[in-house]
Amino acid sequence: MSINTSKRSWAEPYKMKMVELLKTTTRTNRLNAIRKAGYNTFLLPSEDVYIDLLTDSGTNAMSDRQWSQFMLGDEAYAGSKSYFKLESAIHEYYGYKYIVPTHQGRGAENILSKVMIRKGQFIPGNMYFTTTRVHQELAGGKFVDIIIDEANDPTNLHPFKGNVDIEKLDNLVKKHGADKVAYVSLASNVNMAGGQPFSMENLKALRKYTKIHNIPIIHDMTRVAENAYFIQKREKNYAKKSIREIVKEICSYTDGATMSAKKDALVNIGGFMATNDPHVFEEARNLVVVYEGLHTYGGLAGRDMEAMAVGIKESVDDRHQAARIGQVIYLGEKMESYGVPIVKPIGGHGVFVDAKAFLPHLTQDQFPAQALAAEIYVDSGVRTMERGVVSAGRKPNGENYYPDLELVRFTLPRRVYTQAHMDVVAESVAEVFQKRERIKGLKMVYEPKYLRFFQARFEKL
Ligand code: PM9
Repeated sequence: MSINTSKRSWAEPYKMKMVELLKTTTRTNRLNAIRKAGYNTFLLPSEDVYIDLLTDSGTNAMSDRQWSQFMLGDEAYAGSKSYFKLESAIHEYYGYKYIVPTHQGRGAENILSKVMIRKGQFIPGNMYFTTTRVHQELAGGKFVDIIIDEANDPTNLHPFKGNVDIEKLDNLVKKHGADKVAYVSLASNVNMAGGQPFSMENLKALRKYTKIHNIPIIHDMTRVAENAYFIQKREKNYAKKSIREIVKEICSYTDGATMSAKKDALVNIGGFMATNDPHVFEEARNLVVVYEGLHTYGGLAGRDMEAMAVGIKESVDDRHQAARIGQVIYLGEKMESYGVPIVKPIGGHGVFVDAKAFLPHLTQDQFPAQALAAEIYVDSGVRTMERGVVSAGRKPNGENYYPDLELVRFTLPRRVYTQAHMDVVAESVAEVFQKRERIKGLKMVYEPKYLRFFQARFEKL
């Protein structure tokens, strides 16, 4: 057999130096465990999990360079050297002027929302994110979804389903006035849409519009390098630019950011808020000492800031992103080969199975994605999570949000699992797919007030 040179394989740009042993369990163990967890994968002890695809948040494998910097962490309460290293990495790779470290993304969202939202203001954004929206609402704001319609259709192949529909934004501005808009909340590689990017063209158009109306853009840059990868691969004139250059360009069209460094930036804990506005910075610096810690550590150890500074650099490496997203695409294509309905195009941080198409016999009130995540766990010990009606939660008036997308997310931690693990995962989903008619819905028997998906409990119908 001769080799097809145009289709040579890719491989991870790293090798393993330390491994963590995995535990396997029996089906009976797993049935008991999921029942005990109230059919909520967040309530499973990780000891009972075989392959953990719950989240890509804080679950990354750090590199030897990151671990070595850990030892250099300066644990001074004030003015830590590690803070200055983090600040200079953010300046160099993202370009924002002022930064406030926080313990993780939602710490940054809390402070930013408190500083930038006045009661009664609107926050238009390219699809909600759970923690982001809850902080916007707690600050007295109202989130308005202005993502393009294509994002709500799992089968639509639009290459930039994270794009903002500027007409939707303009309608909001015309109806209420620009003064009633706190800022545009723009997420890169939109999580709830299935890890879908926006294009640079769309961002430039948004920048132009918001400049005219004097509305800031606040960038949820949690997965900015993954978004940059898709721009490089799909957008005209970007094929020859590096991810590093594209990331910096994205940030340059925005006025500030919140970041959960637990994703893109390859650490297990950490985040920050950034801004180019000295007044916003002044207020945020005041508030961080109330909620997080001094402005030179924001709830982090010096060693965490050291690891983050290195992680930021590693995240914009082209080979790293090609392998990271290549693995997600490998898993998605494998699932598709078994006929499993997934969100297309395959996203950046995970494969999102369309639970409505998988379980058409269940209504959304029977929590199909929640039920499917539990079923997959029972089949193989693979832990995934619901991203549908449970995650969407309730409006401030108590009504349920009913999102169009009812998904089970198979989220890939960075640099953690192998291609063989992906095969096991895809085969488990294929097996559950074959028996899909037998899967029953759930009823919610305990519902916490905030971010219910983390702690809600269910029983089988
Ligand atoms: N994302 C995720 O698994 C962890 C919490 S929800 C299961 O996807 C975005 C786009 C995120 C995000 C967290 C946060 C909050 C903000 N924006 O978790 O507080 O995906 O660091 O970040 C999770 P923290």
